[in-house]
Amino acid sequence: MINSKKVLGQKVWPSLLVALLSLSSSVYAQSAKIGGLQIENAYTRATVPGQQVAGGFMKIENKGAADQLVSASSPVAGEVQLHEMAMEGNVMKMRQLKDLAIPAGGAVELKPGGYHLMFLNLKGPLAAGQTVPVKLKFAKAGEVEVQLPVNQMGAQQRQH
Ligand SMILES: [Cu+2]
Repeated sequence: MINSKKVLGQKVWPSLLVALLSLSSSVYAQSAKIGGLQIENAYTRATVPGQQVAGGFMKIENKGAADQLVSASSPVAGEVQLHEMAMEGNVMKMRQLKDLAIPAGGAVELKPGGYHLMFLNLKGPLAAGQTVPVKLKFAKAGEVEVQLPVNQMGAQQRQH
């Protein structure tokens, strides 16, 4: 680890900046729009080196007809899956969904402890301050790209 000092030096400033920004708004997030769908508060979280997975979160509002989120992809991950976390007895479990229904005139929230995008086989660590592009594919509305800002680790407590 000859260049660990250099790496640390690069990471301090973005983290500090994010920490300062979080004084005014606890989660830095982005939005996008396609058809009747409005995507709000999209974000992901920083990972540590070697970490293979990360969660992606957002709120999807639907002012149009019923639709489904059918898939997602991102250049930072080998694969992006749709996941759900739910209690099974006393245990919090995660499972993969084929699609995620977005009801007409309704909203679905992807959040820690519930529905989320799961980035698998990360190609490198996600650093706070960085932005991750994610392409979402809806059955009817089609494809839209959303920029997910990377929030500091622990900006929201859970792992997912
Ligand atoms: Cu997951």
